[in-house]
Amino acid sequence: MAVITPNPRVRKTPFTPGVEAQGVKGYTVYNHTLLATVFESLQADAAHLKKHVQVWDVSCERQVQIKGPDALRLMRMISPRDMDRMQADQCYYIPIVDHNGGLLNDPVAIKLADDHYWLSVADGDLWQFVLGLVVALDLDVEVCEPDVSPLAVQGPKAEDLMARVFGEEVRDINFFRYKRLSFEDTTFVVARSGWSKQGGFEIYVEGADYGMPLWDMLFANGRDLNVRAGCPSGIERVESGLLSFGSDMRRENTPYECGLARFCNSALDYIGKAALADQAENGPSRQIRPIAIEGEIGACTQAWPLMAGGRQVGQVTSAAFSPEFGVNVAIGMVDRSHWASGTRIELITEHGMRWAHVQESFWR
Ligand code: THG
Repeated sequence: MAVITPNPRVRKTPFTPGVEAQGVKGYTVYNHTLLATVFESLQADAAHLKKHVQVWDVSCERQVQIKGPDALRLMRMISPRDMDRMQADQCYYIPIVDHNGGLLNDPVAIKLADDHYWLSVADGDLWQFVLGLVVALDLDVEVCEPDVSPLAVQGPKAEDLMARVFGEEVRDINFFRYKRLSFEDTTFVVARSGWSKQGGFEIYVEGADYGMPLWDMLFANGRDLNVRAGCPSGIERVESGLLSFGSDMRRENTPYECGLARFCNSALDYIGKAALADQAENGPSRQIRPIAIEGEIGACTQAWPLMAGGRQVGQVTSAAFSPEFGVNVAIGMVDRSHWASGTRIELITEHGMRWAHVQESFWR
């Protein structure tokens, strides 16, 4: 494929000079913003992530700010997840659905105060849905996209690097909790979270001017930890079963189909709850499954059909060879008739038929 032509619609980030200086080899566009996809190679980047520490420019995870007296009322309406016990230092992964139960996004919600939340959104203009509700229901909340650029620090040595830059307090941050920690003359939300299962943190950098000073500080302090620039790993995240909205799931899917039932525990009458009642009770008729694929495969750049007896029984939407597990790991949506672990299904790729095997669980 040719290059992505830059223009003002495709936003750069406060860290783009650092990403470029570290030799980024590929970008995608996510929330109208550049997101790196590869530095050395997909396999080398994944191996490094599992051994050392990486700094990821994930500014493309934009924040939808919900602030004002009706903030909790609005959050209860748009969230299938029970918001009432959420603490003011907590992050929640929340699927968001439309009135038919179709997925609109799967943000990480951050509670900053009783009347103040951020939704750290996946690819899609979720703010338009939120603003539509605010206008239609005349809610007293402000909806905007603040100047916040998340920077992820991921990998087994992430905690040591973060402690050097933000102090020993980072070690006391529990999973999906955050602390406000000092940097220069300001403070940032620092959460233990991130789109890998190698451990790590996300720093919500408020104010673009702090971007490169923080980036440089992390690299200056991480030399002996072998710190590198990185990006979400297409290998590691499939091994880990982290789903990508827009690729693995979209508006034609429900959270139940995506295996996200544990995040749908609200007893309130949220938008889409009635439409999801049947799946909440009886389960979905297709579901996301971990899949191993035999033979050589290329990158999955469009859904690959899963076929049985000349009939489509699902599709694979993410796949990569895993050097760690010695197999092609993949994520697919599979009909109930074929989703049992051990089932062998024909997978149609542009390079020919490959045997796909439904797995019991993701690789980590
Ligand atoms: N961090 C932040 N914003 C984001 C992402 C992120 N926005 C876009 C995208 N990623 C949202 N998608 C996910 C998907 C999975 C997780 C986080 C964001 C995740 N899931 C864990 C799991 O499934 O094991 C834990 C979920 C939980 O227990 O609450 O971390 O990465 N800021």
